[in-house]
Amino acid sequence: MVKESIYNPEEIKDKLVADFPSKIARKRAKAIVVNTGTDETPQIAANARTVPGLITMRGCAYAGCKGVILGPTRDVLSITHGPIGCGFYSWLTRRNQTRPPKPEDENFMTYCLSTDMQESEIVFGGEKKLAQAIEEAYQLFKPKTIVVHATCPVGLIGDDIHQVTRAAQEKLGIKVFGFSCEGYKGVSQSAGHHIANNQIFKHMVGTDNTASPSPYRVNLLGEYNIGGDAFVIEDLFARCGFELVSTFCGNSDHDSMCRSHTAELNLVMCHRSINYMADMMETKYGIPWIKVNFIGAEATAKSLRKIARYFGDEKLIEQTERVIEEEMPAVSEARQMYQERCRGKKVMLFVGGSRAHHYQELFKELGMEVVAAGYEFAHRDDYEGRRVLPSITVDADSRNIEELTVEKDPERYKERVSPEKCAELAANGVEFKDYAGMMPEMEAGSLTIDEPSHHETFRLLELYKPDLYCAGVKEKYAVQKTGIPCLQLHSYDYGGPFAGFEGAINFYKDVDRLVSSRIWSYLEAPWQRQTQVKATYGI
Ligand code: CFM
Repeated sequence: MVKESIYNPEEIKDKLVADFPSKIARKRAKAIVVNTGTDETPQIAANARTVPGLITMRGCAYAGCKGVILGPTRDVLSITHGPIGCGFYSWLTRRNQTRPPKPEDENFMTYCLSTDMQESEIVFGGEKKLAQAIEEAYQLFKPKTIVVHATCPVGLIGDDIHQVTRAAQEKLGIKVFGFSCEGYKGVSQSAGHHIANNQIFKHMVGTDNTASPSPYRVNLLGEYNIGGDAFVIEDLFARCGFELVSTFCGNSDHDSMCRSHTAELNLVMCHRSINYMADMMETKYGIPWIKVNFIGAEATAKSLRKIARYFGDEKLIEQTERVIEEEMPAVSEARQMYQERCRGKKVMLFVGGSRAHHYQELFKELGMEVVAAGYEFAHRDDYEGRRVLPSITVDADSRNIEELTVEKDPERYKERVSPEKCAELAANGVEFKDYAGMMPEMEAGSLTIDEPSHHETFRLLELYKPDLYCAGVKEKYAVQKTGIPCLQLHSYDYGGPFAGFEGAINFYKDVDRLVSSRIWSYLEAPWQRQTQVKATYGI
């Protein structure tokens, strides 16, 4: 049992930073806040540079662009311009799945194309090699679109990838464009998301005006089909009667993204990675967006209802209710069974830029207590809600990333909802362009921690001794060596899907397996031994 005094969150906060030099301790203290359990959330320091010397969970801008946003689109051919390591380590490392409609349809996701820059290119320039690589890739695969991702050395030596891609486009007659997503472009992979959003918006969105005849056309933004989540959501949409035009970017394909501006509503799942696209599509085409969440059975039902209510068609609303009714009994049965063993167990989750919020829904459904949560690279609006957007100051790191000037499309802009309708829907729980953030939904006294270092992670484990820790593969085995199970919420280990109703059941099962296993009690944490804790973790 954990001693009561250990749960004083202010005290824990002090303990987390106590061993840092004072300047670092001050900086880290701003990134650790105690939740109030109300809408009055304290300010958190986020999207700031990692303190040199602290072991971070973060990735780079290239990873955010190539791996995250472009990764799951099966028929856009990606070439990494850079040394082979960047390409290799971004090759199939994310469990974003895809399902081409026919077996013979294009799927380039299993390939890893790189210009394999050598010393001679670093010294004399790599543009020629890039032009050759694009041509070779074209000859091999004849894709509709080739995209080029810049890595750190490309920016450092000044290769102009945009010039090379323009020339290739002219020569080959297909779409070729590049992303200036050099790893150092921002403080984390979040910069790469923004860069990717911009270029996809410029080069793909709105290039094909073919619209489906269904009046209930939606795009799903920020769903990446990890472990098959998008398959579950696609199935639910089809059963409810919503027509999915495009997903950015999970089980996605080039053509649907080009037609995405024909949708009537954008649904934002991962706010962090794709809010730029939602805002730009609204400005240019008039497509409103709402925040949805398909993680958690209750959250899924709520999101489906919101979509049906937006369109307002009685039959659609009825059909949506029917689908929820069909799904809920199995969920309730499973929940009851697993709650018995999971209720009251303590969990902490530190994941990316949106999952640390979404997955709290599932833990609530299991009756588990979230004692601490945080993100690797989120911004203040993901924590505190979009209401803080005007007060976020632009610094040297964010100024680095291009902000596109977007205007109303003179022909294709269409107002989807009148201001009166907008107010009416808002009164019914369908709020546009709004995300309240993670912190207001957390319990009073729980901690929110932005970008925890390894040192803080181990202090947290030692102080709270949670029953479950959720993070990624970089943390997993280090955490498990302390005798605490770790569930990977980036990749779902080998499991999933975790979205929708069936995903919730899968999740309950996996969590129960982890927290109810006795195997963890046989492991000894370093602090349970009397020797050398300080030397092991630098405490
Ligand atoms: Fe969005 Fe993601 Fe996430 Fe993300 Fe990611 Fe991911 Fe993630 Mo890993 S786009 S912010 S950059 S929900 S890869 S599918 S799991 S860190 S919380």
